Formats: sequence, structure tokens, C-alpha cells
Amino acid sequence: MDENQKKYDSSAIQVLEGLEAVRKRPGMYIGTTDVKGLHHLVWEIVDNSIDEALAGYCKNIDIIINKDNSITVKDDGRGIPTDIHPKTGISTVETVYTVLHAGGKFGGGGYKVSGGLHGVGASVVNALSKWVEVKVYKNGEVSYIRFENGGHTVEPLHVIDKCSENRTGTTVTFKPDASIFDSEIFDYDILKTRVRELAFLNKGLCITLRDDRDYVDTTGEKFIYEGGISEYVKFINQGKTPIHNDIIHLEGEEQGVFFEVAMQYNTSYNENIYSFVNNINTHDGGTHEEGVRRALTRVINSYARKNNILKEKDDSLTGDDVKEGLTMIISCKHPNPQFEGQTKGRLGNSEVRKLADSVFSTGFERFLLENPEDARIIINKAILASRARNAARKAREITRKSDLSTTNFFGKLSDCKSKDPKVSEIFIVEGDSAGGSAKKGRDSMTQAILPLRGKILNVEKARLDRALSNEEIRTIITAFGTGIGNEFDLSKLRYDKIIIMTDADVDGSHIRVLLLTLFYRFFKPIIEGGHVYAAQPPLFRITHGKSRKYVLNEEEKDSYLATLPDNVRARAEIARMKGLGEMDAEELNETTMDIEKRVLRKITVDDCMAADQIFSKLMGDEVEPRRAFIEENAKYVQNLDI
Ligand code: 1YM
Repeated sequence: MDENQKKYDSSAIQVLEGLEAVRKRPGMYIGTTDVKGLHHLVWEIVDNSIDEALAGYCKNIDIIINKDNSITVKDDGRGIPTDIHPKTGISTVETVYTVLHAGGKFGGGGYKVSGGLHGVGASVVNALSKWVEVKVYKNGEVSYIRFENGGHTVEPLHVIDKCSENRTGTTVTFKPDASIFDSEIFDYDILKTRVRELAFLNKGLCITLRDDRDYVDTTGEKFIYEGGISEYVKFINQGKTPIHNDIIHLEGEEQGVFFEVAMQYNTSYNENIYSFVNNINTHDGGTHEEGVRRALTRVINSYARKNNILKEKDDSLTGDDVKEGLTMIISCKHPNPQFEGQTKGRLGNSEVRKLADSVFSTGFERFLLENPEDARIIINKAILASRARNAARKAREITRKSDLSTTNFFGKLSDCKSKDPKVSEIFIVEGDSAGGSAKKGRDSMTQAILPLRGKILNVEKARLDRALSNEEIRTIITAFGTGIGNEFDLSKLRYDKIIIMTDADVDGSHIRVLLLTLFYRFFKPIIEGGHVYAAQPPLFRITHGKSRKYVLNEEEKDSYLATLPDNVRARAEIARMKGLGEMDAEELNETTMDIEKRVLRKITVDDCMAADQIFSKLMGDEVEPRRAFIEENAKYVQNLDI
């Protein structure tokens, strides 16, 4: 046996042992054998085409799901070399498809990435397929090779046809081995999602996807994005409202490492930041993401301070503040990436942090300088985010501290003796004097009184933070005991009934609207739970002889008077009630507070929504609806002070 033959035989044995190892433990090489693993085979082949595109030789990739559930991937790159490989003594194409690269993707050791180690996954796909065919178009010839049953070469590489001299490329068709996978049916939508992503991540690359199976009715789709990751950002922001027009796109390269970012803020409060290295999603971030996040926070703070948007006394914005409503794609192409962490989802190369920081900060600083209006909008959004975050923190503190022991608090609330929420109720009363009468006239066992001194803050126009710095609102939160925001807990509500007791005049209804808006915005569950009521103080007192009757409105007055005998009616004294503050304790108790006699109106979410709408009209930013509303209602309203 000559030397070459020996070399060939021994490598053939190694090859088969290698591929057999893949078949025995497929999970080691493709992660799983479920749907995900099945589709992984497609990406292993497509990656080779993408590599060829990144190398600058391939512009078009076609992916077809064939009738028999096999997959064809076709590219117009240089074509896999067809010459004899010096180490194996067989064609390079056959080598690529049969020699397992040292260290599988999931097995530790060298990690395959696009752009670096060519063709590593091809042999894995071969090992896990029923059959594989490769056609190479190169040098005016079409060469063909076929493998069966886990990578056994059944037809070594040979020329089957001629083609035009300038036609080059590789076409691979494979059929996964059904005995290895849970399912062998490809899912068009899974392929489509990743194909679209690959097209976004590789600007100008044209990828088509077609499903030729009998039961589907599609003509195929073409994915090509000249704008690359900027178009990805636009795609993610579909259906959201951007707060500035242009998508910011920055890029740079250093020592073979290419780095780019695209970003746009929208009105939402969520972040959508995705990062990639060599087209692979780095879901745990890493140095490329860290560089950008650090630079983003620093640049925004320094611009905001220089331009006095952030004042000297203001705290600096945090990383959390500046990413609220941010959609961002970070993409890095690296010849030698180090993937770290349990799932290898984090980029470890430390030099990338500096590159990312410098590319991002230079470009973003420039954007802010050139677009001062956008800069202001972006920074104001971050400032609002910062306030909301502080508010949430304060809210948590209030919840924690709401043990009712603060002296300040006790000065205001006259709590009831009972600690049983089921029988307890709280009256929120307009003004100190009404509060005084209510305190005297109440049943102190079950009725608590909270007088409001000032006007309640308009929460329509204030975010949580300002609402929480308002004394009256703080007192209400503490009295309720439920906490607010994320930490709201209805089961901690200290009263079964929350009763708003305001005058039957414009000021009274104004305060009621303010309170309802507050509850609607911050304590919705207490309204939904039916805990909120409006007390209905009477408008008239009708006295005749020793009898006293209170009525809520004109109609009730008239119908009551109609029931009286003529002579009594003639002598009846009708007094218009001036307001809660002018009733004495006894009167207040009798008309408005006594459980047996009072009339309460349960407040529903609909009431609140109506209040909310009135409110937006009265208090919102738009002047026109406010003017219209005031004109419309001027005849009823003497001194609407808003
Ligand atoms: C549908 C799958 O595999 N395309 C492809 C693969 C290769 C090349 C071009 C290629 C690479 C190089 C030189 C190079 C591969 N070549 C190799 C290896 N499409 C598909 N297109 N010439 C052609 O990297 O130098 C492995 S993959 F190793 F032979 F060079």
C-alpha cells in the first residue's frame, strides 16, 4: 500500500468515527433535536453562504423548502474549492462535508462563528442527514457530490455539466434524518424570522425564501435592506411612536473589528436593545453592549449639563433613565470573538468595549450637536424617566413607612377606633370647618374623617413624583394603607368605604373631580372594587312645625312639597343649604353621615372616566377644548377657578 492510500484510509476511518460521534450525541453539536435543532441545520449551511457574503464574494442567497421537506440553500459566491485537499487527499468539498472540525459548537473548545472558521457546521449537517447533495459552480464547470445515511460518500466529487465561465456559487440540498429529529417538518415562519434578521444584519445582502410544499400557497419572499440595522430599528418601532424622526446610525472599524449601532427613541417606557456578534444574538450582552451603554449615559449627561437641560442641583441621569423607550441594535463583526457565560451568549473580548464606547460617543455626540431639537426631546424623556423612577422609589418608601405613626399625619386624620376594615369608613371632607363638624357628628367607632385643606394636585399634569410630594395626596395614601404603584395591595385597604364629601357647588364638584382623577390614575382597584362613594349633602331644608326634611335637589323639593297639605305647605320654611361648612355637627350627621339616613352614590369606573375626560378638557394641554368647554358651561358656572 502506498503512502497516499494509507493516509486516505486512515482519514476515512477518522471521518466516519467523527460523524458517528455526531449521530450518537447530536445535542453536543446542535443543542437539541427538537424543532430548534432541526432548523439549526439550515443555519449551519446558510452561515457558510453568509461568510462568503461577508468576505465580499456573495450577493444572493436563496433558501427553498422542497416538496419532500428537504432544504436547498443556494449562493452566488466563489463556490467551495473543488481541488484535492492536501491533508486528506480527497476533494476540499468532501473534506468540508465529512471532516468534523475540532471542538463542536456546543462541546467546548473552538467555537464556530460566521466570518471566521469556514464550513465547520457542514459536516454536522451531513452527519445528521438522510442524504446531502452539493453542487459547485466554478471555472465553467458544475461539480457534484452526494452523501447518504449520515455522511457516507456515495458519489465522490465529479463534473456533471458545463456552465458559463462567470457563473460561480454553491448549491446544497439536504434531507434531515427522521430517526434523529423529533419532527422533520420545517416551519416557514421560523425560517422567515431568522432570514429577515440576517438580511437586516447584513446590509445589501439579498435573501429569498420559498416554500414549494404542496400544501402551501406562497410565491416566496425577498429580504434585502439597503439600510441594514437602521431598517431593523424601524421594523421594531412599527406601531410605536418615535419621538424623533431620524434613526441614528453609527459605525466604525478598528483592527478588523467592525462595529455599528442603530437607535431611535419612542414614546413607550420599554427598552428594546438587541446585540449581535457575527450575526449571532448575544442575549447576555457583553463588552460591545457595555461600551455603548456606558457611552450613552455619559454623553447624554454631559450634553444635558452643558446645555443646562440638567441643572446643577439635578442628579445625573442613570443608565436606566436613558434607555427608557429606546430601540437599539448593536452589531459587531469580529474575526476572533470570545463567547462567554453558561449559554455562550456574552461577548468577552475586552478590546471591543473601548471600540464600542469610542465609536458610539463620537457619533452620538455629533448627532446631538447637529440636532439640538432631537437632543432636547431625548433628554427630556430621560429626565421624566428619572423622575418616575424616583417616584417609584418614594412610593415604595411611603408604603413601607405608612404605619400611621407620624405626628404630621395624626394632625390631619381623625381615625376611627375600629381596626376592622369591613366596618370602617373614611370621609374625605372639603375644608377644615366641615371637617370640624364632621368630626363632632361622626360615629367615632367606625367613621374616620380626613379634612382636605388645600386643593388636591392635578394629577393629570403631574407624574407620580409630583403627586407624591403633595401633602394631601401623601396623607390619602397613608390613610388608605394600600401603597401605590407597583406595590399597591388592595387587601391592605383600611376602610371598606371611602366617601368623598364635598359641597354641592362648583368648587365641590371640582374637588370631587380632582379626587376621582387621583383615584382613577393611582388607585383604580379601589374604584373597581366598589369602595368609593360620593356623599350627597342636601341642597334644601324644609321645616314645618317640628318636622325637618332635607332634600337633595329642586325636583325632590317640589315633589316633597306636593305631598304636604296646602295649609302646611303654605307655612313651610324652605332654606337653601349653604354648604357643609355651615352645617352643625348634628345636621351633618343627620343629612350626610348617618348610616340609616344618608344617601351615598357609588362611584364607578365610568364616572371616573367621565371625570377624566372632563379633566383632560379642563386641565390638559390643549387650549381649544378647554375654551369650548368653559364657553359651553359658562352659564352654569360663576367662578370656575382652574
Ligand atoms: C450553500 C452553502 O457553502 N458557500 C461557500 C462555502 C465556501 C466558499 C464559498 C469558499 C471559501 C473560501 C474560498 C475560503 C467554503 N469554503 C470552504 C473551504 N454555501 C457555501 N462559498 N473559496 C470558497 O474560505 O477561502 C469551506 S466553506 F474550507 F474549503 F475553504
